[in-house]
Amino acid sequence: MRPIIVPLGGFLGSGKTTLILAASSVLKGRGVRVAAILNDQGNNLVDTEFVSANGIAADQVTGGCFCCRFSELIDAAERLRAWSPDVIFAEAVGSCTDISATTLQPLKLYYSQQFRLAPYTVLMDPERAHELGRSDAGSDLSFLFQTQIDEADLICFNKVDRHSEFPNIAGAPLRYLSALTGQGVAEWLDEVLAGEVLSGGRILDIDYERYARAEAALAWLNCSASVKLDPPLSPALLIGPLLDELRHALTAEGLRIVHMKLSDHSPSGYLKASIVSNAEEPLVHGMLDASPAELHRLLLNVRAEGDPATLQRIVEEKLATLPGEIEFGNMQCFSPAPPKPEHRMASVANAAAEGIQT
Ligand SMILES: Nc1nc2c(ncn2[C@@H]2O[C@H](COP(=O)(O)OP(=O)(O)O)[C@@H](O)[C@H]2O)c(=O)[nH]1
Ligand SMILES: [Mg+2]
Repeated sequence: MRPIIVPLGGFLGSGKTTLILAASSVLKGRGVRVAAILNDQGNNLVDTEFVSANGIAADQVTGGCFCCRFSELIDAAERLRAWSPDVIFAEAVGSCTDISATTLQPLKLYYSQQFRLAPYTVLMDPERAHELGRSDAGSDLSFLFQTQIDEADLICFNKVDRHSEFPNIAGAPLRYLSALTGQGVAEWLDEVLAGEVLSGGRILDIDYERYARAEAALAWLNCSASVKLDPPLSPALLIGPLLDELRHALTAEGLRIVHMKLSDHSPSGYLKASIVSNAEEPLVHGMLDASPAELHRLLLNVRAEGDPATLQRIVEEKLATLPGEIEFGNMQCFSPAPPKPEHRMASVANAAAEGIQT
C-alpha cells in the first residue's frame, strides 16, 4: 500500500513538531505505522532529534525548504519506506510558503504511484495570529504568516489549552486543537486521513521578491556544542537558565525571537526547552528529574528577526560563560537565501482523493 504523506505547515513555533508527536501516538495506538520528515534551512535540528528520541522513524531535508529541495524530500520519503510506514508526516520550514505550487502539485503529478497525499494543514498559534494579523500587518513576518494561511486546505488553531479567543481568519475551514494535551488531535487525523478533501486545492500568486525579502529579515542559527561541566549539573539546571539568559540578551539587543530551541543529551537523560517569543518562559520536555552530569551535548536552534552576526555573537558569548570546558561543533548562522523552487505549478493538479482507514 502507498504511504500517505501528511503535509504540515504553519509559522515557526506554531506546534507542528508537537502535533506530529501527538498524532503519532494516536496512530500507534490504532496500530498504524508512522514516520516523519523534518525540514530546515540549516542542519543539526533539535526537531529531528526530538522526534527520533520519541521513537518515531525520522528523516530530514536540510539546507533549504521542501520547495527548493524537492528531490531531497522524495529521497527522504523513499528512505523511510524501509520502515513500511502507513503515514509519513512532512513538516515544512516555518518561514516557508508557496508549498502548494512547489511541493504538493509536483507530488500529485509525478509521485502518485508511490505516495498518497493528505490535505495541507497549516497550524496557527492564536497569539501569533493576533500579533501578526493586526498590529504588525504589512511587516515581513506578517507577509509570511498570511501567505501560509492563504494556501492552506485546512487551518488549525493550535494551543487551545492556553487560548480561548481566536481572530477571524478567512479562507480554508478552521479547526481547533491542542497538540500538547491531545485535544482534537484524533478528530483532525480522521479528517485528513479520510481522503475527502483535495490536497493542494489552492495556489498562491506570490511575489518572489517580496517573499525573499521577508525570509531574509530572519536570522537563523543552528549550533552544536559539547560541554564538560565543573561542577556537574542536571540537564534542567543547565538548559533552563541558559535559555533564559539567551532570551534576555537577545531582547536587550533588539532581536525579536520567533522560535528558540535548546536540547541537551547527557548520560543522565535527554531534555529540550523552547520559547516562541521574547516574553515567554521556556516550555520544557523530557527528563526533568535527570541527575547531575558532567558531560552534555547541546543543540541550539534560534530563529529571530534581526541581524545574524549579532545573534551569533550573543550565542557564542553566552555559551562561553558556562562553568567548565566547551567545544563548539557545527555553527551556522545566516539569513535564508532567496527561495528557488525546483518545480512550480501554476494550476491545481487533480489526484484521486483516496484515504486510509485507521
Ligand atoms: N500550550 C501549548 N503549547 C504548545 C502546543 N503545541 C506546541 N506547543 C509549544 O509551542 C512551542 C513550539 O512548538 P513546536 O512543535 O516546536 O513548533 P514548530 O516550530 O511549529 O514545530 C513548544 O514550546 C511547544 O511545546 C499546545 O497545543 N499548547
Ligand atoms: Mg518544528
